[in-house]
This record gives sequence, C-alpha cells and structure tokens, in this order.
Amino acid sequence: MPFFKELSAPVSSDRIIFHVDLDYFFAQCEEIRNPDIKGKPVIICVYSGRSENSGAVSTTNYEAREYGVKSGIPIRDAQTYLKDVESIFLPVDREYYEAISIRIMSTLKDFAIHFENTSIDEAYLDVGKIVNYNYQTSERYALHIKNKIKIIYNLTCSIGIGPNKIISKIASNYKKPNAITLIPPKKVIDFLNPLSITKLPGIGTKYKNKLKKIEVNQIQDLREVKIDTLQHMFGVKLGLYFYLASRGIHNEKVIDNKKFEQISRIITLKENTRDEKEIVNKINGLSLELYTRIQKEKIRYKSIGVIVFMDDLTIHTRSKTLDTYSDDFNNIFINSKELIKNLLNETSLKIRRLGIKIFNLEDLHGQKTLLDFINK
Ligand code: TTP
Ligand code: MG
Ligand code: MG
Repeated sequence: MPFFKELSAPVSSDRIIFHVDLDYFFAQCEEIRNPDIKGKPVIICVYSGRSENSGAVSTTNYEAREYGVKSGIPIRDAQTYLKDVESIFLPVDREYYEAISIRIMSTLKDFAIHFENTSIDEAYLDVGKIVNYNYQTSERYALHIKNKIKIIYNLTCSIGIGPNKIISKIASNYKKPNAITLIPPKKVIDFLNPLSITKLPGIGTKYKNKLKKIEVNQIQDLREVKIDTLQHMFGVKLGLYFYLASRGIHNEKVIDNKKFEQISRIITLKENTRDEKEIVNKINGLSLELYTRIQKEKIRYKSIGVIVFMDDLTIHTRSKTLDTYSDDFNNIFINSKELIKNLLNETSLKIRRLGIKIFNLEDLHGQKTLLDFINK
C-alpha cells in the first residue's frame, strides 16, 4: 500500500509549519456566549464615545461580510449597509476574548514541538518532527487539531500548512473560514504566483503603490525584479526579504513563547504493536531522555502528556497535571505509562508512533518561571 509506505519514511527534512488563525474571532466568541445571535450578521464595534454610533468595526461574522461589512470600516457605514437586515451590533469585550485566547493557545501549544503565539487569535506550530516530516500526515494532524478546538471550545479555526512561516500564514488565510490549506514545498511557487503582493506579510498600501509604479502587482511579477532594484527601493534588509519571500523562501524559526515551553520526545515503532512489554520499554527510554534533559537543565515540571498515532492513522493525546512540581523520573515514567495504558484500553488498535512530553515547566535556577500559568 503506497500510502502507508510513504507514511513510514520521512520524505524530506524540510520543516512543516502550521499557522492557526481563529475564524472571525471576536464575533465567534460572542456567538458561543449567546448562540441565539448565530446566523444573523454580528458586528463587533469599537465605539469612540463621541456620538452614539461613532467608531470603527473591529470584526464581523461571515454573514455580515456578505454585505461588505468588515474590520476597519466606520460603524455608521455598517449600519447603512445593513439597514433592512436584522443584525447584532455589540461592543468589544476584550477581556473575555483574551481569556478564551489564553485557553486555546495553551491547548494548541500541546500539539507542537515549537510554539509561537503571535496575536490574540494566531499561532505558529512547528510540527515537522511530530508528523515525521510527512505532509500527508500533517494534514490529518491539522484536522485533528481543528476538531479538538471545536470540541473543547466550540470554535472554528483555519490552518495553513507550509514549509515556512510565510507560506503557512498566507495559506491559513486562503480559504477561510473553517479550512485547512496544504502547500507542500513543490506547490509553493504555483501557490504564490497569482497572489497579490499584498498577501506577503510586510507589504501594505505604501509598498504596494511603490511596486505598482514598476508594474509589480502579483507575486510572480515581484520575482522578476532584480535583487539590486529591490534593495535600492526598500533597503538591503527589506529588499532581500521581498526577493526571497517571492520565491517562497523564509528561514525564520518558530520562536517558543516562554510561557508555553515544553520538552518532548517522539519515536516511530519498528512494527505496529500492542505488546505491553515493548511499549513500556519504549516509554521507559523516552522518559529517561526527558529526565536526563531536565536534570541537566535543572528544570521541574508539573504536567505530563502523551501522543499516540494508531495503525489506522488516528491520533490520540492525553495529559495529566500533578499537584506540585516534580523533578522525578518516576513521575514521568509511571504517569505516561498510565496514560498510554488507558488509551489502549479504549481501543483494539496497534500503536505505530509514540511520544511523551513534560510541560508546565519551572526553572530551578530560581527567579525565572518558564510557565507562569496554564489555565486548562
Ligand atoms: P483577524 O484574524 O484578522 O480577523 P478575524 O479573526 O475577525 O476574521 P478571520 O480570521 O476569519 O478573517 O483578527 C483577529 C481579531 O482581531 C478580530 O476578531 C478582531 C481584532 N481585529 C480588530 O480589532 N481590528 C482589525 O482591524 C482586525 C483586522 C482585527
Ligand atoms: Mg482570525
Ligand atoms: Mg488573525
């Protein structure tokens, strides 16, 4: 079976980065608080207070977007566009959206080797190692993450998958809402070619107009421009960035947010198995690796998590939080063993890939707490 064969061999050492962006975030938060408003245009407003309806639209749900109502337009315009439509206008409640965001981000970070939360509704996840650098597996993994966020928080998101941050970011926005867009390395150029240059992070109206003067509108046009010209127009650093980005090249890493840090190890088994002795052996080895690392770095942990890929390609995760911080080997080993045993009790499938991790970390060098809070 070629599909399975491909799954078992790493196809490339390229990175695999997810960009997760929650759909119509502020408006969706309001919909989960009050499901009655669903289906009607929902407009979240920043009222300036100068008059009853002065101010700007923060965001809207997709029903409102059908009428041209979107982020940034004056509230008055939104009212005009929706004159005869039953619509819900609400003031921003940032504290409430932030509380939801923190919880979602702390769930998302569990799915990544490296995790970078970049705004209230966005994050990059470096997942290459978890999916064995396989793009087909990564798509299933993205679906798994989307389903988890929907089940736990009742919110939809869109995920872009690509070999670097730029491609995954453009991809997450490509087919919103509630979509996964997969751009493996060999599709990058075709994906970028027809897009407007404004899709590249960093190209706003100012640069767009500058580039328009030299007849550069699409990313494929940008690729035709010599690097010297770009550096002359935008400076050495930005010019180089545009030159590389138009070719889909971007090497910036996913930079871990300290508060979401974790340590993980993952392996593929030689053969799919349910054999207890063999599985315990592997858990022991992985636990030892984690233990060695925390001893060396003088770190304590409070939570232990496991991830298991079954032979039907389903992915399962479980975690446990201790009452107090620990630097003990047994707490890693016994708890991950227990979590995986519970998982196996719920199914007759065999395990093909297995990982364990510790998170909720505390730096024993004192002062610095790596993880201030995880509000699960
Ligand atoms: P976005 O992710 O840009 O937009 P969105 O989540 O509302 O819609 P979608 O991703 O489905 O296209 O922004 C996230 C939140 O940031 C958004 O819900 C509200 C806030 N925001 C503003 O307040 N003003 C703005 O101009 C924008 C773009 C966003
Ligand atoms: Mg969004
Ligand atoms: Mg966003």
